[in-house]
Amino acid sequence: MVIESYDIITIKIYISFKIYKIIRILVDMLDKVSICGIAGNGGNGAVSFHHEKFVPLGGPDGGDGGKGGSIIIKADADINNLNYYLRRRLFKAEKGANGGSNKKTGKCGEDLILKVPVGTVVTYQKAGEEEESVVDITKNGQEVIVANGGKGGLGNPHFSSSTNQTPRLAQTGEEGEEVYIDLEMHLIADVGIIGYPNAGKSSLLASSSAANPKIANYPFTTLEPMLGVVDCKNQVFVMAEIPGLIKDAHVGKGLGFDFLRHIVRTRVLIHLIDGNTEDPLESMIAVNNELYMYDADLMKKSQIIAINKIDIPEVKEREGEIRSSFLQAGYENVCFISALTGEGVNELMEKAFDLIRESKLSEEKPAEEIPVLKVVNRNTEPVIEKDGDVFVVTYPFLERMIYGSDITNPEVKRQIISVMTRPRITKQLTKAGVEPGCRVRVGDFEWEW
Ligand SMILES: Nc1nc2c(ncn2[C@@H]2O[C@H](COP(=O)(O)OP(=O)(O)OP(=O)(O)O)[C@@H](O)[C@H]2O)c(=O)[nH]1
Ligand SMILES: [Mg+2]
Repeated sequence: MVIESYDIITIKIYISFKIYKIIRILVDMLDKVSICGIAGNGGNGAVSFHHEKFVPLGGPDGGDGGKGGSIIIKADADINNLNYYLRRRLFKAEKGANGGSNKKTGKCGEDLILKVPVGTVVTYQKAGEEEESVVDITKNGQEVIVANGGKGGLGNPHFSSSTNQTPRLAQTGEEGEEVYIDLEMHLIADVGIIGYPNAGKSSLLASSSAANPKIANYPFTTLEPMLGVVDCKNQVFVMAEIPGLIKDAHVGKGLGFDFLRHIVRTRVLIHLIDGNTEDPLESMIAVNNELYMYDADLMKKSQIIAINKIDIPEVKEREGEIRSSFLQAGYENVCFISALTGEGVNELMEKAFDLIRESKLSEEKPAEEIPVLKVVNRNTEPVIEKDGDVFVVTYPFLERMIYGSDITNPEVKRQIISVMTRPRITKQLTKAGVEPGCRVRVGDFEWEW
């Protein structure tokens, strides 16, 4: 049997396509994980009194508990996958230490920092909350607090007053928040090929990598971003075709809107323009305008302008004219290539590779501003509900005081009631219909009003 040379080429293409598909499947498997985080509880406040020789009436000196550690998700440019989270799913931050005597505040628990690749979308929902938050992590060093550590409980000095010089009350630390987190890596490519439909983006991807996107002579052939791995200067980089960009893509026209966000995640752009269109400069400006309208920062990305289809004689003839129109508009470096014949493609890839390297080097500086998002204040107002004849007060400040104090001690009971009858709480209870003689309950503590 004679094997024709085109058979060998077909087999080679088939094998590279299969390898590419396997890589895609593996990448897809690892680009989404669900984990759970529990922030550290706050330390308990202490009940303690100053003891000193010849000082008979030392005042309260119980220290406050330390704050529990929070759970923070942080982007790290040195990480490029989520594999770490496949091995472990539950993450707990450190507890705050309890307060001590002599007003010694407990040590704060350390925050737990979970590192993720730049380009991770973090979706998280705190236990007991309906609302889900979504944060797109796009910058190296960017942080998001997904679960706050509990506040430390107050020590007994906070409960002293003119009528109570020996407070035996203290609070337990607040519980750390529990959170369910989905981490999803979105497409990150070193290079994004942008340009009007039919410019030849898929052809360029196919001619410079093993990817096998559909190529056809009509717009919107490619319906979702395609990836390819480019071998260049003995190294590799990932290149993506970003499809569907047309005028008004930024307001949802065409397919481009969904894909504009992928452009944020590329380091370098190759702006590919069909040299066979009437006005290549205008088509480039139209696409750039969409990027600008979507996110003005996209214009800061390095862009290589490449005029495609130079193999077509009419385009070759217009090379000088096209070059000078770009020059007049301030674009000096314009490449002319043919994705079909491969002319100029290697040089274009080398240029892209150099820009990726430059961009990586400049990123080694720490991010200028590191936005820390979402710090929740959990100081809620008292909620009063009726359970049969009993008025139940839900107010973490008081509940933590009850759990942090010895309620079996009659003196402590008396002191708790005196805190409960402070004007602010009394006002709320009266508003809820509490009258003398009614039963009131906070946590495990119930008494007659
Ligand atoms: N002559 C010539 N034709 C090309 C070249 N590059 C692409 N084409 C042709 O242009 C047409 C569109 O090419 P594609 O690669 O599918 O273009 P695209 O930008 O990916 O298009 P969409 O995915 O539809 O947005 C196809 O018929 C290609 O064969 C080139 O360098 N020279
Ligand atoms: Mg295409």
